Amino acid sequence: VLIFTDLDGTLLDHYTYSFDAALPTIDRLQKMGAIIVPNTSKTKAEVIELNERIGLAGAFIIENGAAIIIPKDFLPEKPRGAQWASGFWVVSFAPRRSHWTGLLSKLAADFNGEFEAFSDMDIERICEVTGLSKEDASLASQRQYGEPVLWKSSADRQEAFIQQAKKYGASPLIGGRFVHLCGDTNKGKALLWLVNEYKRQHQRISISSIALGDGKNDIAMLEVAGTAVRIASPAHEPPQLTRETRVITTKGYGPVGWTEALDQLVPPIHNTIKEN
Ligand code: 2M8
Ligand code: MG
Ligand code: MG
Repeated sequence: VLIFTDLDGTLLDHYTYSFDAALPTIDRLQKMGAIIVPNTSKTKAEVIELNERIGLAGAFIIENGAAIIIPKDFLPEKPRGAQWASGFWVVSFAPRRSHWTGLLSKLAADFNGEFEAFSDMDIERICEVTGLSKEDASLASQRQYGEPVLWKSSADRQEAFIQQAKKYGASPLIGGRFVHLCGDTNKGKALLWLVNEYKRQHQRISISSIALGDGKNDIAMLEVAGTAVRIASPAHEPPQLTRETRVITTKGYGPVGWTEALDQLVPPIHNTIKEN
């Protein structure tokens, strides 16, 4: 099984970014052969660092589906359309960040003072609005594809901003804290790409997938996965889905809900697990 997981507010606590509550389940799932694929708005630099801390070593999806990063031994062959860059295969689907920061200067004319762009924040300011440490904020600032925008005005104005950005060719996505200006990419398209490539290279007819997420930017992946898990959030409503089957909504927040759902969906098989 391929388990696609959002990070902020899902595997990581919305406020503290702790994943401790999920560690025993992560360990158990990996020993059973499940593959955990982070599918996040975070940057490549952030996920590389987090993977090391969590103990993940497989493929991951960054910046809301903008690119898939694949370690050399994750798949038998070179992934279709991949470029080799700093130790990974990279499959990218989106224009570079400069495209969106350029667009923001146009939007600033109509929405003057109503938003703050990530690229205009220094590290201290990123820490202040996200609660990240300085080290992690600096990894978050290394964006390659999209541009997060902190909305400071009303919800109606935010909707007007999104509509205007769409006219300029963006496909904005709403994360836990930011509106992400990005191209026509999302976590669902990236999930399907990786599932298909995995099936093709392993000559499998089907492979089961589970997606877990807490935010609106997770809707696309939650709609297309074999099973969808809506993770409860202390900060906002769970994402609204159109599908009605194979959907779970957790009681617990973040990593507590993550564990609750996966212990139910992929229960421990006591008699076949080998103790190391
Ligand atoms: C941003 O992403 C989250 C995802 O939900 C958001 O929109 O609130 C990104 O800047 C990411 O790189 C960063 O780590 C995160 C920190 O909260 O915020
Ligand atoms: Mg999230
Ligand atoms: Mg996210």
